[in-house]
Amino acid sequence: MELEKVKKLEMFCYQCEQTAQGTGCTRMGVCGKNPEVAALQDLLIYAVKGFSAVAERARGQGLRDPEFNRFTSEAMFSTLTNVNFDPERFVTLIGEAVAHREDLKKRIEVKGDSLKGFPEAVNFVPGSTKEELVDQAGAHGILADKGDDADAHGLRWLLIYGIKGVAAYANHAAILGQEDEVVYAFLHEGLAATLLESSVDELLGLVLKCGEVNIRAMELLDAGNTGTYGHPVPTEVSLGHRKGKAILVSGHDLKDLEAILKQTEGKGINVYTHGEMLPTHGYPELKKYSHFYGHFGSAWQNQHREFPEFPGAILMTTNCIQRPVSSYKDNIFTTGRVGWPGVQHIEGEDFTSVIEKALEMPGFAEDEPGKTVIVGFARNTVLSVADKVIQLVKEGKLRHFFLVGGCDGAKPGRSYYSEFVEKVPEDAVVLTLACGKFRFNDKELGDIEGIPRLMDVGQCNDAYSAIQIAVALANAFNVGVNDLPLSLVLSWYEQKAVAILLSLLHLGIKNIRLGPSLPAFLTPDILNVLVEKFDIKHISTPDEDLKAILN
Ligand code: SF4
Ligand code: SF3
Repeated sequence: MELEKVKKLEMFCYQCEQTAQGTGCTRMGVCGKNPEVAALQDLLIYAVKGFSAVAERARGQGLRDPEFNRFTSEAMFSTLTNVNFDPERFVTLIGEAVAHREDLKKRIEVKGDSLKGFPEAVNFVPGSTKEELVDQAGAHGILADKGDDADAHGLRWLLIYGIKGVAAYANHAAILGQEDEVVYAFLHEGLAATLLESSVDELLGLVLKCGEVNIRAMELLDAGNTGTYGHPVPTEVSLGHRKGKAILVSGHDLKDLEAILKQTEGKGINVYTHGEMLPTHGYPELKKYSHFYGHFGSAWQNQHREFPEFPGAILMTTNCIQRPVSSYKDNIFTTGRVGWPGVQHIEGEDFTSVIEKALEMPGFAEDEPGKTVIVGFARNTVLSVADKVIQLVKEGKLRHFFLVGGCDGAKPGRSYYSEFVEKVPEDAVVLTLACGKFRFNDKELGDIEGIPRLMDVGQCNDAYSAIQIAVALANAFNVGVNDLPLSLVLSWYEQKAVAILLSLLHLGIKNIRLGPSLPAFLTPDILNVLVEKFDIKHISTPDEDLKAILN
């Protein structure tokens, strides 16, 4: 698209599954992202690309800076769908990206490297006001670098979205003390590469490398989670509540949850999980707190219906936040990368204001035990019964494994996943993970000789665990993962899911069924490549897909 036409669009974003009309949000994000925030996110990405080009050169000269590495993951994570909607935070991040870049430039110029021939992003000078920054963004948004090659453009943005996912995992892992230079080196390499004219083949190589590096980032996060909190164990979680004051913790960050649990000890407050925090009940070092009681609500898109019903304080530790409505705007807080203008943001881990708010609020008036669900079927638990599973497969009693996992969202087409799980035959097992599970995780599917037919592996952040289960089963049967009686039926929404998909492609995993719709940033030609190389399929109907898989 010509730059003048691009400038006339109020915004353009097509990074997530709910993008308007399946093509792009151009007036206002379906997620609630307004044109101002979209512009500032575009400009931040441009600034981080310029910084990355310099950081890559600096790394080549042996110059490494842990602070700048972390900054890269934090900045990219901030632009992931449903993380940060606060324009002021992006103004700060843009300034930091440019300041870090200039700092690095000085340090490498000292070594005689003049950065001649580098893309102009390495010299980008930001405006001094928010309005000037928004104005500058018009020349650096998603459509501004479209050029003539639509496939290369789509791949560049696939790479950037995959990098956002890697950045999110790397940031989660770093918070728990797990970092690897290899991951940061790729963030810089990949982002710097998007400033250059690259061929479709070069870009395909980079997106698969993104998937490879993402496995390392997820491995670090797995080490951080299990090293700090132990391996999850099967745990029954109440969907009801206890009489008394209450705090609800949402998002994916275990360290924030631990801090809340520690800081509320002995204060008469019960702590509940929301959304992707559900699996945290299975971690020994978290479940030991007696006031860590149960789970409230379902997936992220139901916040407007569910949060007004919660009679306590709510803390969003990561995505997915929706625009808070007036009925709970005063009792919701953000921390870490999350932000919403006008919502109290907590830097660091002092949650005093959350606790004070919970003590002011009424809390639950009565005990209500409610239904329960079971969590804790991460790799350690599942692989501890691997012998039994293998025996059942050999005896023909367990015919097939389905991994039905991924994000939830508001689209009606997502009922496919609950219907699919309901229709899975009785001699098959369903593994699940991420927030899409809330459509079916309370279904009672029973067991096959003691092996549960529905097992919750964890958050989207635990995709590494699911991959390890598949690899271990393949090793036990002495076959490749593609030869296992295993089918992946995935739902995507945001960019961590994009990174996971790239990891599965890097591992050569075929026949993935993906929905509810396909990414808008993939051109028909690129989709054809994925179909030809990896047999990726768009979901059809549960009946048709089950028939095709089981035949
Ligand atoms: Fe639209 Fe998704 Fe971008 Fe939000 S993140 S503006 S919903 S494409
Ligand atoms: Fe969900 Fe936002 Fe992706 Fe963690 S909470 S899976 S969408």
